[in-house]
Amino acid sequence: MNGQDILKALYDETLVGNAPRVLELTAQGLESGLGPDALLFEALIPSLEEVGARFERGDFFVPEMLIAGRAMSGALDVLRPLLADTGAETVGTFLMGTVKGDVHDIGKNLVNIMLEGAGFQVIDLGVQVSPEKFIAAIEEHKPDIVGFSAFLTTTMPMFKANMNALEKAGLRDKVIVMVGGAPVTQEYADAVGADGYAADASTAVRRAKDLIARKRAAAVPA
Ligand code: B1M
Repeated sequence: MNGQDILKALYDETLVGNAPRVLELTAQGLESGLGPDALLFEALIPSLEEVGARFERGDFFVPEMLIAGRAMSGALDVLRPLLADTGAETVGTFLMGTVKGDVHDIGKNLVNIMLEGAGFQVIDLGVQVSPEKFIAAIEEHKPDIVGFSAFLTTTMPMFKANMNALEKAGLRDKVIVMVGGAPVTQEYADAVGADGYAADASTAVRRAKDLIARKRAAAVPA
């Protein structure tokens, strides 16, 4: 199989959630010289987008989404060290979690991988993270940035609940807040009072670096 055949097969097998075959094709793609980013952006992510489109049309149901998601996660485990291994120095600490009520984590994990690759120390609180758990972790780890991920229109309001919890705990001006996830927009991020938003993982890295640089520059006395 040439590179294009491997990408096509990887797309198809992710779509039907054939996890063992997805792992084989990921390994085969790397051996054939395809980069981890090509496997990710030209096969795995487009395939999950198609899964979502089929779910919306009623052609796929939750089990199909679940097995496709698992197949993608298996491939991400293989790609993680390759995407993250850039030898960059630590540029800041990023505390990340998917908000309460939401179990989606593939997108969040991908952002984490890219952040690690760019030199961030990432503390991942996992999924279904309550405002109380975010607050306790911010107090413990004192991150530069806290990131809230939400993937459902019904869980996006947890951003505001988290912001209120930050205010109440007296932590709002001590930490930069970033938000993201499939249904989130810049307008929504502005409406909840977040400092930053990004639509995808690589933009999230650029935005995070930029926000930290600005905060550090503002802290330096003139
Ligand atoms: Co669900 N799901 N799901 N799902 N699922 C979506 C999100 C949906 C869009 C599908 C659809 O209808 N087209 C839809 C949400 C509709 C909406 O609210 N607008 C949906 C639904 C409805 C549901 C359930 C309610 C279904 C049901 O039970 N009836 C249910 C909810 C469960 C819950 O959370 N309480 C549910 C369940 C699931 C599974 C468990 C089966 C599985 C999750 C597996 C897992 O994550 N471990 C699943 C999956 C796989 C999907 C789709 C198909 C794929 C999500 C994904 O991984 N995308 C998804 C459809 C879709 O998105 N196309 C869908 C790939 C990923 C790389 O992209 O997640 O967007 P994304 O992440 C991006 C950016 O958002 C950004 O960077 C990432 C990388 O580029 N980003 C950030 C993410 N976090 C960021 C944080 C940042 C900055 C950027 O700063 C902090």
